[in-house]
Amino acid sequence: MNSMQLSNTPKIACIGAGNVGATAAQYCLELELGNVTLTDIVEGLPQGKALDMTEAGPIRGYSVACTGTNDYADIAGADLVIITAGLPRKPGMTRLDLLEKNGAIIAGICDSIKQYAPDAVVIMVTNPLDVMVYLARQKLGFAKNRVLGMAGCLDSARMRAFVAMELNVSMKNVDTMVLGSHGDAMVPLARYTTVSGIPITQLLSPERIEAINARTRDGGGEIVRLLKTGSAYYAPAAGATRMAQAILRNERQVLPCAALLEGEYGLHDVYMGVPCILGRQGVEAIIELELTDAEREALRRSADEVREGMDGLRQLGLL
Ligand code: A3D
Repeated sequence: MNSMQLSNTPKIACIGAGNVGATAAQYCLELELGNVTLTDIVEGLPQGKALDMTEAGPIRGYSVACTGTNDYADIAGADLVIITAGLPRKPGMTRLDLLEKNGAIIAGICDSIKQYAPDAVVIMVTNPLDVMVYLARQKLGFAKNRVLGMAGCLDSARMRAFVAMELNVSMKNVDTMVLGSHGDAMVPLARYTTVSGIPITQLLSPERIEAINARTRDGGGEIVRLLKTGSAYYAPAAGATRMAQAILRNERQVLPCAALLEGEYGLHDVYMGVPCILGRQGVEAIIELELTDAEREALRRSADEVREGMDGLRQLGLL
């Protein structure tokens, strides 16, 4: 055991040591949320990044351990698993192609998590998010509270940033709620967006609010267009780390997360973004907001989008 790997410190396994996985590992280390194991199929990549992050510790002021591995046995006993392994959609690739590739990757990873970290809470980040987290739950067979997806934290953070930019106020004062699937059909809820308690409907015109909603929906695309190769990872990693913190420190934070719906919001057997209380058990409760007919309809359309992906997985024999 690494001398820094204290036995009472939680163990976090980041599966996928690419942009999102490595950045989430770094954020978790900086907060000293636990000892981190970075896992990837590329030889040397997780080991190199883990050593590099360990060497940043003395300067950044953390002393938890970070190790890299290509062997899933090394995630043994993890309290929390963050899955970021997989491919982004590339030009020429259909949605079904991506489902097939990432579906197979996630199914394989879940076999290993089941074997080596059967008590972990699992946060999915791989896209298409709501479909992959449903697949993971099926493969893992864990209680539904222990398998959840990261998207709402990211989409809400983007909306917070856009509202703050528009009003020229501190981002810290802005609270937002973005529900639904992580895609074109996501549902930013202006009525539940506030600046120090003031609803933005009192501060901004309907046109400006709609522009912010549209920019939030396109948040991932905007970054891809700027980067040209690759997609966002600082804010996605921050979202996953926020959830990890709420869980490992049993904070009972209310955060939007992809959770399994079994009747909440009138939806059944589908994963989608809803406000959750996050604590040591993972999703400790789902909060049902009062919605207008239009908001409820938008959420239903979001669920349809997710179900299309689930049908795709069934077609491929992965579900
Ligand atoms: P990238 O930097 O390519 O990293 C992915 C890593 O996964 C690579 O290092 C691969 O080697 C690794 N990998 C592939 N297969 C396996 C496997 N079987 N076991 C372990 N590692 C493996 O991508 P990224 O970090 O930018 O994005 C990762 C995923 O997150 C993609 O599916 C993105 O679409 C998704 N993502 C989701 C959000 C959400 O808000 C939901 C945001 C950003 C990225």
